[in-house]
Amino acid sequence: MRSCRLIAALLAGCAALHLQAAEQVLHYASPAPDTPQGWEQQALPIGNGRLGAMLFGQVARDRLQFNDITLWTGDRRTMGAFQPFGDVVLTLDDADAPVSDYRRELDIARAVNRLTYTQHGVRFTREALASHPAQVIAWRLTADRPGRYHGRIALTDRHGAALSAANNTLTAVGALPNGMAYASQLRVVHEGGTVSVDGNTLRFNGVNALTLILGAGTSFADGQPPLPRVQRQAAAAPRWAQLRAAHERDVGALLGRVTLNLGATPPERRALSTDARLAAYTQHGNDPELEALYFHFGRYLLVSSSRDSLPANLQGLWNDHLQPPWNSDYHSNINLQMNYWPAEVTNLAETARPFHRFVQRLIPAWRHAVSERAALALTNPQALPPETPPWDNSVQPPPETFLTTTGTPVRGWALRTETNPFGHQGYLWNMTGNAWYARHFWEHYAFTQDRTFLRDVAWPVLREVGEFWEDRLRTTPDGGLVAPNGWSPEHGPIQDGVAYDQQILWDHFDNLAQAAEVLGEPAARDRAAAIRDRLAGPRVGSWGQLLEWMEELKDPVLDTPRDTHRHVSHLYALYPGRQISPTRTPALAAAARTTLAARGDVSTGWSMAWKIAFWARLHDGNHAHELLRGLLAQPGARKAREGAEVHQGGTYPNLLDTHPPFQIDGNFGATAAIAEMLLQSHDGVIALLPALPVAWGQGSVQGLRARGGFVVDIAWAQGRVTRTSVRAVAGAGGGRLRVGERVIELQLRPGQTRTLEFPLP
Ligand code: FUC
Repeated sequence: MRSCRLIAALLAGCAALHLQAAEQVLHYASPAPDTPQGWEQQALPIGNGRLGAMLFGQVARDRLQFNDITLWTGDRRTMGAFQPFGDVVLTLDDADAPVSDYRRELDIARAVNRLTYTQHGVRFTREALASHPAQVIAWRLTADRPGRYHGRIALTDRHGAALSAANNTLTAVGALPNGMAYASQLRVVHEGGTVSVDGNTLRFNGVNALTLILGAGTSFADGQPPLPRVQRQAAAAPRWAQLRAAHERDVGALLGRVTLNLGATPPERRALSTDARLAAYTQHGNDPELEALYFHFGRYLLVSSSRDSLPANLQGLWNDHLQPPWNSDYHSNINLQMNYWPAEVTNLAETARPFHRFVQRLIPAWRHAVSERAALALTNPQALPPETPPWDNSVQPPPETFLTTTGTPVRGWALRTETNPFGHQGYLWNMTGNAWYARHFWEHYAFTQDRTFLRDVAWPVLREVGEFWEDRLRTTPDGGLVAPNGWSPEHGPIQDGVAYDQQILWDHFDNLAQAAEVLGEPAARDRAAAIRDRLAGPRVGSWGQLLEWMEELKDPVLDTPRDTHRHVSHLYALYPGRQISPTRTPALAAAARTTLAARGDVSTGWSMAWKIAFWARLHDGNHAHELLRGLLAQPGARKAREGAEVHQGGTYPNLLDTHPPFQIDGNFGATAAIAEMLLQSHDGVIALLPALPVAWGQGSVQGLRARGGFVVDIAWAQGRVTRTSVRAVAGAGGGRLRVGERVIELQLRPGQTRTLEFPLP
């Protein structure tokens, strides 16, 4: 620091470093209230992909509320819900006195939560992290004077576990009604002073520093009682300094792959705490560093909730409700998929693997659901339960039989809208959910070029979904193919040839054909391509819109410019699909634009995130940015059109997205969409800055991934690319760039980097 003050040349460097650090820290001048609303809107999340915690930063009585992503009620027959686990409750003696210099923060580059305050003239610090290498949550309390910690620590449980205290540990061991065993153990390491057992709590007196190591787990993965494993993890965690260093290396290796600079924020704005800054942004916009922080926060949340256990659910892995909204489950009609939109493009491909493994593990249950129903349709069709969509009980689709037109059972598996991790499924078949899930397997290959993954993992999934649809598709009189009895989530009639289904299937058979080509299966490739080309395609309606159902509906709202429904399912072909593009299919892209303009900008959190991506794919950076402003605003700040859906999402002070309520898909969707504004690679070229808004005139991004196995850096000024570096890190190399109207062949060999300065000579 001293050299910074002394040497003018270094001053600029230190300022730049400071600026970068400031971009990646959320900070607040007061604690999060310990209420359900405080949890949802102000507490700060940490997580290691399996264990997660929310921190409030209360001074005298604080609580670290924790989760294990596998702690679920329900089973194969009942839905259940993702459960809260318990709390570490810290009570400090004589700590109600006024505090000064209070600050709580979340450093999302290092994945460390920190609280600092001064009380009785002592500077106190608490740090919390969720370590992936050590598989524990650690909470460290220090002070700048010795012997200042006096108080009590308790471990709580939400499901009737047996609690015990011995030596320096607190233990909870229990089981849920579904038989899932779970255990948590808190080990307290103290420096100076004393720690003693007091009932089911630990008392500490005159301590200099405390390190609380929390292990927790369930029998979900291996069926074994978790206590021995949890004890081992709590006992084996290294000392704080090593634990923290290993943690920072671990998260840094993932989070540090991408840097983003969208321009500078006025300094007076940058100095504000994150909640005040969000309020200012809601009113005035003009805070590119906050937008970049929000992008990094999305990557932080993904790394924190998706490593090697279950995939991120509707709330990632953070939940404090026994009955969370929508069970905090795995929704298949967009939500789980949206969670994984940022995984590949923002260079976190390994975070997508829990999603793949979830699908692979549950396919047998989902296959069984189909064959069981087909068997019932053959033996006792009257017993097939009719299903009424929850949004309209006048819609009465015929009971699903899973039989082909010749009366034989279809092959493969299918999904309903709600799923739990045991194989149970909730309401309504979401028939093309299988193909949308399969797309995530293809995308992993497309970005990583990992042929072993394609052959051994992706191909069997893609192929079986293809078989399901080969058996299920119906031929129209003109020889086209349509998906029967489909829906457009979560609205309107159930019909054949719904645009959502047709577009997802076009995407599926196109991916299947490409996969077959890579794997040297020409017959499978030709078969998939032939089906793709016979699918009834997108159509334009009477007011220039993209049709949501096969024929334009005669309805006062549906299929009219008055429809503001949050699902824009018939634009799947624009994003995440690629059937519609302004360069290849300009007339359909224009219809998509008409539809999107009519749907309006204000909606639920995740819907606004999707719309950012749509506008990015339409190459309208300013409209995409306008949507980002709406999403990154305080909820309800934007006025919806008369008659619009009542839900109005946005962002809470802790930067979590709200539907409302809190639902994490909007964070992930928006992170992916920001990347999509800067780089697109779905069209056979790597397009640089395809949707740059005027607000981001100058900036740079490093480390984004493009399909074909490339890592891309871009710098720009006055809205134009000034420099780019493209590395062929995997796959066959090659590479074509699009910069504005210009297409440049890179001819990269595998492993090679090409750097271009613009304007080109
Ligand atoms: C879908 C959406 C809802 C909500 C739920 C979790 O059904 O239509 O808005 O996001 O998922």
